[in-house]
Amino acid sequence: MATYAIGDLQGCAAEFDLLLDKIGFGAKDELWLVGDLINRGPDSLAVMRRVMAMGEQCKVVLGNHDLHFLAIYFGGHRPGRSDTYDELLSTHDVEDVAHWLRRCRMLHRDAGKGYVMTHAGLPHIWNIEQAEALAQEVETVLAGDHPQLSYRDFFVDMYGNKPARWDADLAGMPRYRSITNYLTRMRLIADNGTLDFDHKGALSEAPAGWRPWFELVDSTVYPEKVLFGHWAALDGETRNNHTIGLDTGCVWGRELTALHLETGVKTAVKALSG
Ligand SMILES: [Mn+2]
Repeated sequence: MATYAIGDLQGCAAEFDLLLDKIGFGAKDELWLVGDLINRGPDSLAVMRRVMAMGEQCKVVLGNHDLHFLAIYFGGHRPGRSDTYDELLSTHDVEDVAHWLRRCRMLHRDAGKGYVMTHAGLPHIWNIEQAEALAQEVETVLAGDHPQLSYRDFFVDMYGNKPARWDADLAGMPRYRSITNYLTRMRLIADNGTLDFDHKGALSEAPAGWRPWFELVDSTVYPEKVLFGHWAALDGETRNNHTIGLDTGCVWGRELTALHLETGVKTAVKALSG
């Protein structure tokens, strides 16, 4: 049995099929997906069909584009001009897809395999036990198991850049929004844990005073290697061995990448369009 992690699919269903073929993915293998399964690319519905059919064989964490879809479907938000959710939103069983997605995880950890995965990464201001517990707080809301806050209300109020800095005393929506932002939108961070929400480009163009979150994270902060996607401009390059970026920009015409967790070997396929 092998375990593979694949980067941001963003509706690239054809490349997903090609990559699974190329790695010889089999019925006994396990697949980890770093989130952003949908949006921007051409075949979000096809990706959802494939992933949902894999059941427990596939471990999915939610990305900002997956949450955006849920915020449209459950929270009454409108798609933006570059969103490509139309086919998904108009399919006959969109309700089943949406309910399936909201039951996905925010963080997946397998200490035995030596990896933890979230969409955007993990900040240096937490440790692994905190990160797991905080991710679980949001998962509880999304699953509809929170005693005071419904998942619909969460999606209505999910958006916002505030609070920009984690504080353990945060409560209610500001707390869940903050956790969600760290786990699904983080790129640059200040030493005190404040998040920047503007810079999406290359590291060489990062504004002064900010650092990529992964420069502040090592095995003393998080014992397992941290798998993430979300930051296509990095092209997978973190310049350390403890954090592994898997978004290699398939939806932008570059590549879709799979990591074999047991060997550390990466396999990629080129984007079919772009
Ligand atoms: Mn993302």
